[in-house]
Amino acid sequence: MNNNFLQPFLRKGKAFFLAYDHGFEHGPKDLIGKSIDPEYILDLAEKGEYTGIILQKGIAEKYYTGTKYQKKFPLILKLNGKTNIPQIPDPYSPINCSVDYAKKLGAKAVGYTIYLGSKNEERMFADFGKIQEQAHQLKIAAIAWIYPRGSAVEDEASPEMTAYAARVGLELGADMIKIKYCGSEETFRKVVQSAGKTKVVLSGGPKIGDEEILKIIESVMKAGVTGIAVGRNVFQHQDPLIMTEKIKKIIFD
Ligand code: FBP
Repeated sequence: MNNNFLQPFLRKGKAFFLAYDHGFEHGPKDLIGKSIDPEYILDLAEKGEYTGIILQKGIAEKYYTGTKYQKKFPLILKLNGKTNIPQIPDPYSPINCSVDYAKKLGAKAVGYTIYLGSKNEERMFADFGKIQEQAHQLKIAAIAWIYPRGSAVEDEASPEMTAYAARVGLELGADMIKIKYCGSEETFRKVVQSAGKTKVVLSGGPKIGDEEILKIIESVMKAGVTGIAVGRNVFQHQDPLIMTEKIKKIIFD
């Protein structure tokens, strides 16, 4: 089956997503300055010409669905989420929204986080298995965040673990995976190869220096990723729009 469910998210075959689920995952401490206001972020997504935005259900309902933004850029509705308050060595992120409801909110894709290597990984594989089938029946894309994490995982960012995560994404039928950097262009090329026909986007990570993040983005683009899903490195920047323009240039030029 060859689907085009990702088409709404691609420009010149590339993806540039603004991730904004940090208030849930990390708390409002991540949402520096104006970024506490979802309206500001949606406006940034419009001005910055992002090819998609990642939101949880509540923000989508109140700030995206039925607004001018819905016509400007497509939504990836995150179906699961957890806080960082309980210190759980083997995380599980419960579902808080159905694929059906995501579609009703106007989502053109759903997102789900899998913690590869967690003692709870089997529940997440089962959840994603159902989500992927429902999403495809409704003709929307299924995107998997695949983050190696858990008591059995020694190095969450090792090239081997990252390539393993990519392969699991392919085998689970994800249209796209959102995955963290593993150190170099060369190792990331292996990650992209492991993902096969499943498209790969880099997950931005915590805020680092401008040059450092731009170099990483350049190296993963060379390694063959489809694009970038960025959050903190943009909205925690002193000038999110300037940072957006710099990243956009690397992806699309
Ligand atoms: P960033 O670009 O800010 O890293 O956002 C990507 C993301 O996956 C978010 O969607 C999510 O809120 C966060 O990172 C989760 O990070 P972690 O689980 O590593 O704390």
